[in-house]
Amino acid sequence: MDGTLVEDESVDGGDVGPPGLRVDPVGADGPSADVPLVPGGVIRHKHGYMRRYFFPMEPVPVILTDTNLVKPALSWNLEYLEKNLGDGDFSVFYSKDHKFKYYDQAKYNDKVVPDFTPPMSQATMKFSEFLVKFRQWKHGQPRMYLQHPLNDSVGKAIKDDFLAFNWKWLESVQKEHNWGNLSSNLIYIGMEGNVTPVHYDEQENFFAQVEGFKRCILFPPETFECLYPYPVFHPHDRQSQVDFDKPDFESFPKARHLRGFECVLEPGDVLYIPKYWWHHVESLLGAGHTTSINFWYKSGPLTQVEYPLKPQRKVAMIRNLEKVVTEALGNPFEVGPLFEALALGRYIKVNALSHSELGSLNRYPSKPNPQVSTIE
Ligand SMILES: O=C(O)CCC(=O)C(=O)O
Repeated sequence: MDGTLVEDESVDGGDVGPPGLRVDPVGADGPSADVPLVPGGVIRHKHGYMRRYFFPMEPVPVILTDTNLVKPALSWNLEYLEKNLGDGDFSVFYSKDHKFKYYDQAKYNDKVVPDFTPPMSQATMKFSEFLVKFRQWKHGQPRMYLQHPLNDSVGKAIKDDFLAFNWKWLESVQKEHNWGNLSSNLIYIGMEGNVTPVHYDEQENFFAQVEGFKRCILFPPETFECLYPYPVFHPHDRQSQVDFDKPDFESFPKARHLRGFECVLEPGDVLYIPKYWWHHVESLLGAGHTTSINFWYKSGPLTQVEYPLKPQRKVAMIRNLEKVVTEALGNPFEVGPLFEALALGRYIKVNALSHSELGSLNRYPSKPNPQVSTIE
């Protein structure tokens, strides 16, 4: 694919408006009336518009264009899916704005995270019902995003297409890199402008674009400290606390150092998203709905540890430490103070941190001490 972006042709979307508020065309290069008012403005791309963020970008060096991984799915337009996807139940997320920030229901514990409000709601429906709502959707209504594993409930034509994916190529990559088993294939059907905010997964991912255009912004695992992930016990575990639309640099000062790697995927393109790599995924504005399929692979067995440790191994280590300490303390609010006592003045110079960074080390200084017996 040609990932060339039209540089410096930003169009100021003006102030943040109520969801769904539209702008009138703002000149020949401006967004059409179909593009809603966007905080920070938009950047023109040959297929649509992309949101403008506060950090610089470089192109992703490799996008796989010749894998034929999901070639049979390139005919999966909505009409085809309507006919052939079967009468199973599908998970559909609703969000009041463009962001679909994942949360783990199993970690939703109102004693531990009392002020947590799920940012989106989830419904289960037949595909035909989803399509009626999807097609009738109007600006200002909650946005929709279907995200569901491809499973046995699909009809014969989809099953045949699925079996004709390029499994041979996948298996060769899996073998070569000693990956574990394929864990799932999610199908994503979303509205133009939908955003999956920046997060990382603990699995290898081949992300295949089927219909429409998706912008993916990647950050390497060593960006961990600039993206301030939520604690592991939090429902937003693996998600960044930095809101790309309204970054709070006071609380998250290192976010100023972010530098993304971006690409726009077209139908047939495949992006490899290695485990622990942060990714933000955005359906281009003004470019129609999008359909994608991912291929999540578990890690293979641990082979020899190489030093210096790779950044992804350090992230895995941080997660394990956090889990062990949280479990041992029985109270997540004690985790910050414990690590602070361990490191500050001993491994970290106190005067090397600014006042606001010191404050953010101990995120829960004044919270009560809920009796939490087990943390998942
Ligand atoms: O396509 C999307 O919106 C999100 C995809 C994603 O985050 C993933 O496959 O890991």
